[in-house]
Amino acid sequence: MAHVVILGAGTGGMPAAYEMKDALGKDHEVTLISANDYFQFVPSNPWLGVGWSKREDITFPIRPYVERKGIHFIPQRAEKIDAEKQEIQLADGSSVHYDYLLIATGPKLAFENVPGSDPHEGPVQSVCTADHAEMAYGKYQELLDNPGPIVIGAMPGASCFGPAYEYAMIVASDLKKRGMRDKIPSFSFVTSEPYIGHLGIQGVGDSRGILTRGLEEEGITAYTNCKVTKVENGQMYITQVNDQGETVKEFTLPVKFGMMIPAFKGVPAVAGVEGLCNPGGFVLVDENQRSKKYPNIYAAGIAIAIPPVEQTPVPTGAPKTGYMIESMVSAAVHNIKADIEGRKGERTMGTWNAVCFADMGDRGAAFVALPQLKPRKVDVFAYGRWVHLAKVAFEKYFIRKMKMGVSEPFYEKVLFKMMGITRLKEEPMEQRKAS
Ligand code: FAD
Ligand code: DCQ
Repeated sequence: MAHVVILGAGTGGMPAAYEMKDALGKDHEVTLISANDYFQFVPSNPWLGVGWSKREDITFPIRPYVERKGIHFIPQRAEKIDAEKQEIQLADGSSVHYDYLLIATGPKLAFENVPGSDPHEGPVQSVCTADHAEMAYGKYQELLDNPGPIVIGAMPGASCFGPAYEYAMIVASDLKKRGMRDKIPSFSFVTSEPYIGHLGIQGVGDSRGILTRGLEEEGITAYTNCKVTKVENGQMYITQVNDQGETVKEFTLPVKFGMMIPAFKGVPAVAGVEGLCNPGGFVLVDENQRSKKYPNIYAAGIAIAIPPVEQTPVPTGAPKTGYMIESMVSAAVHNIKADIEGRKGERTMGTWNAVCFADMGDRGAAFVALPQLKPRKVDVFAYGRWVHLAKVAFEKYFIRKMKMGVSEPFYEKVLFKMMGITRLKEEPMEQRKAS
């Protein structure tokens, strides 16, 4: 009997546990270990940050749902992974042995890169976790009582830009609803991207035009190619560069309320494993999601290293979005099952398609970038009220799926296939190489 451990119960880890158990059945054991005892639907955290969602709408306790499917659950933070001994040491001092490990620990938020940017220290908040988003909502309510300048955007080294645009548009829309937009003396969008709508992937469809106009319509001033260097005494310190990366301007913006997406790193327990990760702490995997160094360690989601799509004047990274993450998970599960069952030649690859819904207040933007790297087969960025409604529906659908214990129901597969989007590359690797 093999013991498969999934580390991290987020957007990647939770479906991974269900898929793994479904694939292996009763013959093998699956254990899910996660720092929190609850699941959060991360894409809805920006909504929590303006009070449009409540915590209980987008979070639920993990244990009862996964145990019903025969998955063991340990709500503990992993402190250390001993890859040689195949053992994980947990925060409570206990340890767990694994035969196969699937790492899905998501990001460590690197607030330390920019002094004063930690949400506990100053006006700049985060919506990356439910805890942070709730705190941001608290600060937002203080702003409503005592209005002042707003800055929203993304820090140097960020790789996840969608939520920065979402939050800027949501906050603008909320202020309008409250009749308070004119009380805000300045509203800025400060980003490390070389242009608005780059999104870490050289744009998709007309993301540049649509998002530029979107910010303009809300009276939000955009600053691109920006490196925020510190936040101090209600001021954000910014160095702006040109396309060659040379400094063109150093300036400050006043900030009473801010939200900046930080750069991501790998979490310490994973980053600390000898030879497992790149310098950012992201797991180096092959195209089958398997660690290049440890053949029984796999990784999926934000935890893995992917190269940037292009070098930008201020460093940015390529995003890892929901569908891409689910495709990595499906591939990892296939390959771990093949390993356990001794089918060594059989290897499956995820498609890593970038498909995403972003909410912009009463409207939303959806994009499909297949593949992530240009030139693309599909390159669409759509904008409208339907996307807002679709994202609301998707949140309910995903949470329901995570409670029911299924990762990719049949009708979902069919629907995506109709749009030309699949999770797995159709031929196994051996055939691919031969063809
Ligand atoms: P996570 O979902 O973050 O899960 C990681 C899990 O690992 C967590 O449960 C964490 O507690 C646990 N963990 C971490 N360290 C340890 C440890 N040492 N021991 C045990 N457990 C640990 N993508 C989209 O496609 N569409 C969107 O609309 C979208 N919106 C986003 C909005 C925000 C605010 C953010 C931050 C990202 C968004 N993304 C979106 C990108 C991406 O889909 C999410 O970040 C997604 O949650 C990443 O999944 P993951 O499984 O890699 O990590
Ligand atoms: O898992 C997903 C996820 O959660 C992490 C999202 O965040 C809301 C997503 O947006 C997935 C799979 C998605 C993608 C949802 C499907 C989008 C289909 C868009 C079709 C657009 C045509 C222009």
